[in-house]
Amino acid sequence: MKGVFIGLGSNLADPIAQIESAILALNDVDEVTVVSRSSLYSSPPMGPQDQPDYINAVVEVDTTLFAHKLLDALQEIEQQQGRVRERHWGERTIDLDLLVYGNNTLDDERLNVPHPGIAERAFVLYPLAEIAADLKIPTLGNIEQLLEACPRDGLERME
Ligand code: ROI
Repeated sequence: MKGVFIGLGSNLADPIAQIESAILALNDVDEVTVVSRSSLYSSPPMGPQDQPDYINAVVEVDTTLFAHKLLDALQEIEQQQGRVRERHWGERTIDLDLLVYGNNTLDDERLNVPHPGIAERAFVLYPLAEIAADLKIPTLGNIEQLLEACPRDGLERME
């Protein structure tokens, strides 16, 4: 199944290398193929301001894994890359979020998909739109309309 999108973010321990290595690790998971990736973006932190800027990206994967198995794989990659999370909405080595799982909606104690933060987060929305300009997100609507309503908030696409 295509149309599965994962957001990546890092602001510790060489964030660009963290993102690149997480994308490689994701593509190495059985039954997961990265079919598309956005550019890298830099963005000021959402949350406490006394932390470094983030590097963000979004990838699309083709996968036969059910959403919860995919989440297990994402969490395993976070652990392998030594994820530390020091405070709520604080700095982190790597964050992998399941943003969209095709046309499915999921809501349980582990997963809320589509990710409820998508519409308010420029650092998710703009990279997502770069690789899926025509995406229609279940419950949230057309990405084009979401973009119009979401200021860039200092987000910059990197060369
Ligand atoms: N802020 C930015 N800019 N990018 C992120 O990936 C990010 N991730 C988070 C919080 C702490 C909400 N802030 C962020 O989890």
